[in-house]
Amino acid sequence: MPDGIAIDYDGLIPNNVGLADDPRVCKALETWYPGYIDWWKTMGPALFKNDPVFLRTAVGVGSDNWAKFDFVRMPEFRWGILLAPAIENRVIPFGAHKGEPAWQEVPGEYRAMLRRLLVIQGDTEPASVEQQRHLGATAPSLYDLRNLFQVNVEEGRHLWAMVYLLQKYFGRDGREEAEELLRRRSGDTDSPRMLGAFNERTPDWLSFFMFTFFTDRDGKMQLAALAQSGFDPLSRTCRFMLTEEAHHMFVGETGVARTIQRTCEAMRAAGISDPYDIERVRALGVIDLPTLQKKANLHFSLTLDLFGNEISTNAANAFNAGLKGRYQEDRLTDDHQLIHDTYPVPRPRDGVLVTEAVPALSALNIRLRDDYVADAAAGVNRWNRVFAQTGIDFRIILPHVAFNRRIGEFSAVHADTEGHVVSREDWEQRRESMLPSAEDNLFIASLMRPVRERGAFASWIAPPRHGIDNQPGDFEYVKIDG
Ligand code: BYC
Repeated sequence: MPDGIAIDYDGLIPNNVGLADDPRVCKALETWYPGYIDWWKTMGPALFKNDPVFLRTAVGVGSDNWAKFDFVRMPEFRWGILLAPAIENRVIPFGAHKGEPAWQEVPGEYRAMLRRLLVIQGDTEPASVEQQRHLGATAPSLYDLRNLFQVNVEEGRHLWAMVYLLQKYFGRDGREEAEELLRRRSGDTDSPRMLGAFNERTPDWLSFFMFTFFTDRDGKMQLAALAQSGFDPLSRTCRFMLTEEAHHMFVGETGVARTIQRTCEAMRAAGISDPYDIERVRALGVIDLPTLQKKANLHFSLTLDLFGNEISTNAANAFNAGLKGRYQEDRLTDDHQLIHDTYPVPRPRDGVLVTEAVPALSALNIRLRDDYVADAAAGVNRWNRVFAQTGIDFRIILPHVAFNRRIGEFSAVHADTEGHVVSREDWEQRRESMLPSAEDNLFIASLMRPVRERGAFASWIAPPRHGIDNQPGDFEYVKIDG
């Protein structure tokens, strides 16, 4: 077996990083463990805490057969430290140190920058678990309940991934940061999570699916950029996290697609062809399509803020340092240093959006955001096929990147979903046609009744095409009171 593929399951913490031979880090992690379990019990899933759930657990870090499925009670889940296999003779792929051997230890001059990147990444993981804490109460099926818990335990593992790097490479500072990661709380006024979208509520399952489609996809992009890092332990960590992340986006994409499918089928059966006949559509117990569009507008715009400022010296410094690359950096064919390059950045100027060429190094956040938008648009196109298949005349459209922004160039203006800069009054007047209104949210909430019978689904969502791990449609994914 190649180096670093086998996982050691003997100790308290499963790992493929040789914890058994690293007593200092092993002790730090074991000291952190009770606080983590405490956090999980108070801030993790509020219901079904001790019921057996059909979960996947990583048993390897290769590309095939890396997971096994079995019934696990969540507090007993084996959260582990798992790094993708080392690439022999790997070099730093970009920035000022391009071509030098990848770092196996933290380069002293970049210590603070690296620590900040790890802490921000680490902070998002428990935040999402906190945001999703109450969703178990209203799961539309046992299949969906299981998927929620799978996402939750893996986000928990992603916190472990960052905590390991902090504790192994940052000594006392790292241990303090690891404690802080358990102390901050999503939405808390005194001690909130670090990035905006992770302090928003995830009140219903449509929000959960939109979040896993849009916001987990930011996770994919950021992890992909960090997977290029010249700091090799970070690169290996993120490469394995990406393997798990794919399922989270699958949950979001298929969750929304199943919602669209159910609405379209119900409309067809009732002979309704106008998607804007909202009252009649809602009376069918399904989510009307304009409300789905508004939810997409909200989650897309909140997620765009996670890319930071379009023009960012932080991003330029992290690239120059060789710590955070671009999406698929290793497949790009430029000089990987970008010193003389420019990148087009749209910015508001005197009430209109203009595109300006700015130094490419300063524009790395927007470049990653552009890659993200293309990736999200491909997923939206797959949703739109469901309309075509069911014969309903509708399309979900991504709003303009200027819409509803709180971070970056566009936070200074009000722009509508098509990117027109409008007055504050105009925006406020049209707000409820672009973002979910209180009434829309109440309607969605009214549909969120739990369905816990095997093989049954709530009125507003279609069953999945396939079961998890090829299980049959009536499989008991969560053994409630089991
Ligand atoms: N909210 O120069 P700028 C995931 C701050 S999701 C609040 O643009 P930079 C997941 C910024 O911190 C992926 N503050 O910053 C998904 C800075 O403050 P300081 C998470 C914000 O560094 C679902 C100042 O504004 N991973 O994994 O270029 C479920 C200047 O900004 C925000 C990462 O994000 C904001 N939205 O860009 C579970 C990767 N944006 O330091 C998990 C690591 C900016 O000057 N993070 N600020 O006081 C980074 O690469 C960068 O820090 C950011 C920001 C892209 C976040």
